[in-house]
Amino acid sequence: MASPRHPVRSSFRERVARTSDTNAMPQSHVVTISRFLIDEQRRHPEATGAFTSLLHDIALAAKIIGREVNKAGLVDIIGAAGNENVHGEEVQKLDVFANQVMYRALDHTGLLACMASEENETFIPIPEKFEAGDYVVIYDPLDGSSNIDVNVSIGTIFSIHKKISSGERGTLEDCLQPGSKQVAAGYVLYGSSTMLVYTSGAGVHGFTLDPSIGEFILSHPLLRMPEPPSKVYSVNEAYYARWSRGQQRLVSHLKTAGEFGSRYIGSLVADIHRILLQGGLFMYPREERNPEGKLRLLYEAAPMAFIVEQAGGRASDGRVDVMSIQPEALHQRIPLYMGSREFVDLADRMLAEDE
Ligand code: FDP
Repeated sequence: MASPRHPVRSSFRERVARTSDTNAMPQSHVVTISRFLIDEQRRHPEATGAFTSLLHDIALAAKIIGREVNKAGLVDIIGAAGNENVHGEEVQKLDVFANQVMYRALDHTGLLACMASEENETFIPIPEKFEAGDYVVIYDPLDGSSNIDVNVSIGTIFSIHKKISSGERGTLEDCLQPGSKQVAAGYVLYGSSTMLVYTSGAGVHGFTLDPSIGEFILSHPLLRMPEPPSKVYSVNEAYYARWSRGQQRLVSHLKTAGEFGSRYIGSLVADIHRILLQGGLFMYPREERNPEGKLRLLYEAAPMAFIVEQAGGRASDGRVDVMSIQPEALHQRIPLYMGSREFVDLADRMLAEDE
């Protein structure tokens, strides 16, 4: 199951062994996400099960979205829905579908105070007819959507916060919390296989969907970024002329003195997934047409930053850690530098020359 690059730590081995003993079953190394989450919950006697249940619901939504993504080339689902999202980008049918699936998987659970989606302008209250709970889920239902109709990997990103406002139901304030307050974050990669990767602050765990049984199976327990990392950078270099001097110098340095290679998919989840497994540096800098950067703090940067940090990496906006940034608006954008710690540190140092 685990590759030599991601050795299984003893705690995980012990858990598998314990589970097998308890059930007096033959030793099995197949751990489904349900089994894993229940096992994790048992290790926290104070847990109510709400969090476990939320992750189950998100995993179910991921399977439904993944099923549609996989057949997108076969049915007439590809194509613009004829309107634009709040960022002025063309909304595609699969985005709309994924947004609805996430909403419907979560609205009636009684676990959420409110939600926010990258596809919705304002935060999403829980309908009065349903009970409200203590958690807040923020999601980007289908990230990298310009890759849908060319059959390239795309993803869903989510983060979970605890409600901080005092009323029974959630408010905007509950959504505008810094990344450091996330209780969990994850992504689903719809690639050559579908993977769900998440952290709740105790390491990063990856699960691969076995389509024959419809289950996410633990494939990457306690995932750590490799040391030393691959020397690979990931950036849309077509914007070079619109970058700051510091950013231009950084990329020139990586190419020459750093002897880096380059890989850019243009789908955040896929680019970061590769960097998690192999190491490297992802950059989406500020540039003349996007002076604040392009990627969204709440829907993209903060959840991915939590995962990367938990895997031993770092995420910065070129000045400060992404996790420390207090959001001021739901759809706030930031420049993003993410990946192996030493490379993100280097980016910060070279960008400081711009100041
Ligand atoms: P997309 O526009 O295809 O939805 O923020 C969305 C995103 O993709 C990211 O997934 C990706 O990293 C980035 O934008 C790609 O932007 P560029 O096309 O400007 O490189």
